Amino acid sequence: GLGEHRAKAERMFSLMDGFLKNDPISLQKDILHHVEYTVARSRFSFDDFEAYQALAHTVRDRLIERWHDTHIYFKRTKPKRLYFLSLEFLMGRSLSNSVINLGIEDQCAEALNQLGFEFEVVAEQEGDAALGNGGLARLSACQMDSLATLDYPAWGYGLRYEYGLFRQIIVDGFQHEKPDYWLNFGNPWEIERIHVTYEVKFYGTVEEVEMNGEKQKVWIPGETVEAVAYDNPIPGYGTRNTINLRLWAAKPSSKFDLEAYNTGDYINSVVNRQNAETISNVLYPDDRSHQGKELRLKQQYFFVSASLQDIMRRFKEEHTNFDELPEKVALHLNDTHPSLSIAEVMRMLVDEEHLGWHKAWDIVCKIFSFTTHTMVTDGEKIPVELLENLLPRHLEILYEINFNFLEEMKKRIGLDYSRLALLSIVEEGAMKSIRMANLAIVCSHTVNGVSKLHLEKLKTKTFKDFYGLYPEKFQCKTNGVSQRRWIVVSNPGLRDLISKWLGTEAWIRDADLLSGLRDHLDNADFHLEWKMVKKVNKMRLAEYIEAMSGVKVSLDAMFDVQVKRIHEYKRQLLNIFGIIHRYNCLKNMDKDSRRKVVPRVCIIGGKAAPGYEIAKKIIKLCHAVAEKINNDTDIGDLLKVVFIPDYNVSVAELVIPGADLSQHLSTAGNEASGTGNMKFLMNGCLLLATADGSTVEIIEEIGEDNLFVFGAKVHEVEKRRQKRLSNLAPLQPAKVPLHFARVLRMVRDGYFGHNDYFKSLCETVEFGFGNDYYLLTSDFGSYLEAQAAADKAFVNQDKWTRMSILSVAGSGRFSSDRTIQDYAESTWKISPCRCPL
Ligand code: CR1
Repeated sequence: GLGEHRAKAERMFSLMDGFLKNDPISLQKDILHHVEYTVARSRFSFDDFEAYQALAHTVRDRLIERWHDTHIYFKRTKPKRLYFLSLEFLMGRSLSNSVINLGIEDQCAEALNQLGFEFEVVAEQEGDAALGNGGLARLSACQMDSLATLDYPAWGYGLRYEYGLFRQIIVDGFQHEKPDYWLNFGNPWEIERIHVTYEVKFYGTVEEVEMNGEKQKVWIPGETVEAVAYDNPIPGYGTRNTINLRLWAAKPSSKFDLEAYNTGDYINSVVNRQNAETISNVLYPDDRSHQGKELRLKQQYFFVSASLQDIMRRFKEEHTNFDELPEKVALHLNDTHPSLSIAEVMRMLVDEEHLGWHKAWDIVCKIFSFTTHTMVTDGEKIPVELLENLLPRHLEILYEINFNFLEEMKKRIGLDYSRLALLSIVEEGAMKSIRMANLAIVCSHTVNGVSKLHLEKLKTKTFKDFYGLYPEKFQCKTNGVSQRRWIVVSNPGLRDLISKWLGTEAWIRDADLLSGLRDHLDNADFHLEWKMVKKVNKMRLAEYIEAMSGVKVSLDAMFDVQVKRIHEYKRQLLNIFGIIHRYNCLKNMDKDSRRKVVPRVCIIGGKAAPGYEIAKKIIKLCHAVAEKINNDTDIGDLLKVVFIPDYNVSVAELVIPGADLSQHLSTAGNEASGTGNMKFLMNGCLLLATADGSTVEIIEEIGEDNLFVFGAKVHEVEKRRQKRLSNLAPLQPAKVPLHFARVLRMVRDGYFGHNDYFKSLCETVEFGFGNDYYLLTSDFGSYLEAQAAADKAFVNQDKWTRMSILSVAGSGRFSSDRTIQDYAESTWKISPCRCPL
C-alpha cells in the first residue's frame, strides 16, 4: 500500500544521506573516490588528465541528481514540452560550463588546489564534443543552455556521432583532415541508457491489408537496427533545472541476423551487424550542401524514428488521447535536416494509431515549427529513388501530403501550373526529388528566419510564393548566443569586471542589464581595468599563437581576427587581399611614415569542407602570404599574419576574448544571421563588417559610430551583379580598381609562389571566369576605408575603449535567452517549469 511505499522511500532517502555536498572537503573526497574507483588510479599518484576525469565524474554525479529531480518534476506537473530536433550540436567542453552553472567553481578550484592541481590546467585536458559543423550547430548548443536556464520543459534530440567534425591539420600550408575519434578516452558527460532502445527500420515493401473491414497500408521493413540513448545533462544557471540532450547511437539489432546465423553464415552475419553501427558513425562535414547520399538519409531517418518513438512513448505515458498532442508537444525542426519527422508522425498516427488521415494531418499541422538557417534558395533535396528504396511507406505519405496540398492550392490560386510546380513538395525533372524546405513550410505552423534581414529575404525571394499563401507563418527570431558560455566561461576577467561595476551578477541570467555599463562610460578607473582585462586576454592568445605557429606577436599590435568556416561568400579572400595591400603600402613607406603605422596581427582560422577546393586554396594562400610577410625583416612587428589551425569551440573561447577587431565580411544578402559577430561584441571587440545578417541589428543597437561598416548594401548587391553580367564586353581593366588589380596580379603571377595552384582561386574574381560573384572588386575600396578608420580609432585608445564598452553594453539583445524566450512565447507556447529546490 501507500504507507509501505512511503516507508520504503524514507528508508532510501536516509540511506542516501540527502544530496551530495558542495563544500571543498566533500568535493575533494568525491574526487579521490573517483580517482580510485572510476579512473582506477592510486589516490596518491594521478596526473592532470586523471584529475580531470575524476573531477568530471564528481560534477556529473551532481548533474545527475538535478537531472533526476527535474524529470520527476516535469513528469508530475505534465507541462507542454518542447522537443528540439537537430542533427548537429557543437557543445565544445563541458567541465567549466557545468561547474559555473552549478555554482561550484570556487569550491572545485579549492578542492583541486588542496590536491595539488590547478583548475585551469585540469579543464584544459578536456577535448571538444564537436558533433556539428558551424553556426547552426553552435547555435543549438547555446539554445540548450538558455532553455535550461530559463526553466523550460525541453529536450534536445540529436545523433551521437563517433567521429565528430574532422580535425584540421595543416601540412605545408595545406589542410588535411584527420578523423576526430572523440570518444577514445571515454566521455564522462554522457550517461548510456542501455535500456532505452528502439528499433529503427529500413527498406522493405508496402502492402495493403484488410483491417476491421478497411484497407490499410502496412510497411514490411527489410532491415532493423537498434537505437540506444545517450543522455547528456544540460544544467541551467541559477536554477536547479537540468534538462536533457538525448543522442542516439546505432547498434545492431539483436534479432536481425538470426537467419544468417541459422543458415550458418556466421562471418557474414557479424559483418552485417557492423554495418548497422556505421549509421551514426560519422558527421557529414559539409555545412551547406548535402548531395543525396544514402547514408545521410539513413542517419536522418534513424534520428527521426528513434526520437519520435521516444517522444510518443512519453506522451502516451502521461496522456491518453491524441487530441491532446498539440497542447502537450511542440516539435521544432532545426533546419530541414529532421523534416522526415513530418512523414514519420503521419505514419505513426495513421498506420500505427489508426487515427485516419484527416485527423492525423490536423494534428501534424499544429505541432511542428521550423527554422531555416540559410539564404540559399536551392535547399536540401532527397532523390525519390533513394526514398523509394529506403523508406517506401514514407514516400507514399509524402506523395499524399503533396497531392492534398496541391489540390488545395488549385482551389486557391487556380490552375497556374508554373506556380504550382514551384510550390510542389515534389520536384519533377531529371532527378525527381523531395524538397525538404517546401515540406517543412507546408506542414509547420511557424517558419522562422534567424535575423530581420533573413526573414525579409525569405518573404521576398526564397519563399516568396509561400509567403503569399501563408503570410502569418513567417516570423523572425534573431539568433543569440549564451553569455554564460561566451563571457562567463571564456572571459573570467571580463566577467569579474562587469559584475564589479554593475554591482551584481544578475546579468548572467538577464543580459539586458549589461546596458548599465554605459553609466561608467567615461570613468577613468573603469577604462583602466577594461584595458587591463583585454591585455591579459591578448597575452593568453599571443602565447597560444606562438605555441601553434612559432610566430611571436607584439601585444601593442591590433589583434585582428576572422574565424569561421571558410567559404567564398564569407570572403576570407577579401581579408587576405587587404593584408597584401597593407603589405604593399608598408613596403612603399619611408621610415618616418612607418613609425605612425598601427601594428597589426591578422589572425585567420576556420575549416574548409573536405571537398571544397576553392576554400582549401584560400587556406593555402593564407599560409603563403603569412610566410612571405612574417619573414620580411623590413616589416617586423608592423604586420604579422597567423593562421590558427583546427578552429573549434574551445579555440574560439581563447581567441575571441583576445581580439581587438573582428571581421565579418560576407557579401550582403548571404549570411542568414551570423553569431560570431555577437560573441565578439560581448567580449568588447570592435566589428569590421558588412551590413549583412544580424550585423544590421547590431548596428541598430550600438549605432554606426561604434563599429566599422563597409561594402554594398543588400539592395545594391543585386544591381551590381546584374550590371556586371549584362556588360557584354568583359569588364574593362580600367574598371577594376588599380590596387585590387595589383594584389590579384601578385597572387596570380606567383609572388607568393604556387601560381598554378592559385590560378582557379584568382579566376573566381576575374571576368570571363567566375565573374566575381561575391563582389570583392567593387567592395575593395570601401573595405580599405573601413580598415583605415579602424587604424585611426585604435590610435585613440580612449575612444577605442569607449567603443569597446558600448559594444558589450549593447550586446544584451543578442543573448540566446532573448531568442529562446521569444520562441517559447510566440512559437512553441510553452511556459517555464521550475523545479523547486
Ligand atoms: C548560417 O550560415 C547562422 C547560423 C545559425 C548558419 C549563419 O548565418 O548564423 O546558421 N547556417 O542560424 C548553417 O550553419 C548549415 O547551415
